Formats: sequence, C-alpha cells, structure tokens
Amino acid sequence: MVETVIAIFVLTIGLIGTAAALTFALEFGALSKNVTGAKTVIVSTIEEIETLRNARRLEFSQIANTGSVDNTGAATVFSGFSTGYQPVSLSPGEDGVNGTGDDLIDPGPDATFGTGDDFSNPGLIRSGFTRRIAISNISPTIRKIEVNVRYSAAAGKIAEIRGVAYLNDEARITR
Ligand SMILES: [Ca+2]
Repeated sequence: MVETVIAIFVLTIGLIGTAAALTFALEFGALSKNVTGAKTVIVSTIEEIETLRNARRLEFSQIANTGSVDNTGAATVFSGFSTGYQPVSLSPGEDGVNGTGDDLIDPGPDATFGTGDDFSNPGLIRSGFTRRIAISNISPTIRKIEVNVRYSAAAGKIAEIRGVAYLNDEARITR
C-alpha cells in the first residue's frame, strides 16, 4: 500500500515536471516566433528605405522623419516617416511607403485613395508589434536609420529589438 502511494507520488511529480517543461516549450516557441517576426520587421524596414533611395523613389534629402523632410527639387512630395512608436501596417497606404502617416488608410470600396469612402482601418494593423523609425543626420551625406520594434514576450511583457543601419546618398540603381 505504502509502495503504491509512493509510486503514484513519484509519477505525479514526474508528470508535473513534464507539464512544466511543455509549458516552457510552448511559451518559448511563441516568444521565438515573435522575436523572428520583430527581426523581420526591422530588416524589411531598413531594406525598403535602401530600395527607396536606390530606385530614386525618394531623394536622399527626403529620407527623414516627418518635420525634417526636404522636398526641394523632388519629383514627389513626401510627408516623412512617422515619429514615435506606431502600429505596423499590412499596407503602405497611398504613398506606397511603409512607416508613414497614411499606412492605415483604406481606400474603401472604390479602391481609390483620396476619395470620400476612404477610412482608417484598424484591420490593417499587424498585431503584436509596434515600430519606431528614427532617422538622424550623421553628416550631409550619411544618415543613421534606427528601427525599434516592440513585441509581445512571455507573461504578457513587452520586449524590444533595435536595428541600426547607415545610409549614404549614393543610389546604386539609376532610372
Ligand atoms: Ca505609407
């Protein structure tokens, strides 16, 4: 009888141990996925900015945060990258650039931006992440691009990853 009780006790301890390991594995799996997602957001943001420069879709002087954009001589007027932590959108919005103020604007049923049926669509938010793009001048020809992404970590906490890139004014692809 005593041996049976001890055997059950040992088995219970063993099962609790397994359950704890399983919970940890599940939590770590979800966390690892979010870390990967956050890194992807950072890399794609930096690569997009580099591409905008290379393709001359934005002039070097336009690659800046809102309020610091110099549109002098540029083919199109750019409003700049939003400051502070913002939702990550699944759509770049009317300007075709991710990380700007129009990212969550939905063109509405007519699929045309700038018409009366446009609306701000929270369904475009990529949940679980917020992003800050901070662009500063290192010199007249070099800009520092800092991208911070906050993501959901274990136990409801918010963690953060930062990526830093330096961009010069030499577009490698010509039109
Ligand atoms: Ca945009």
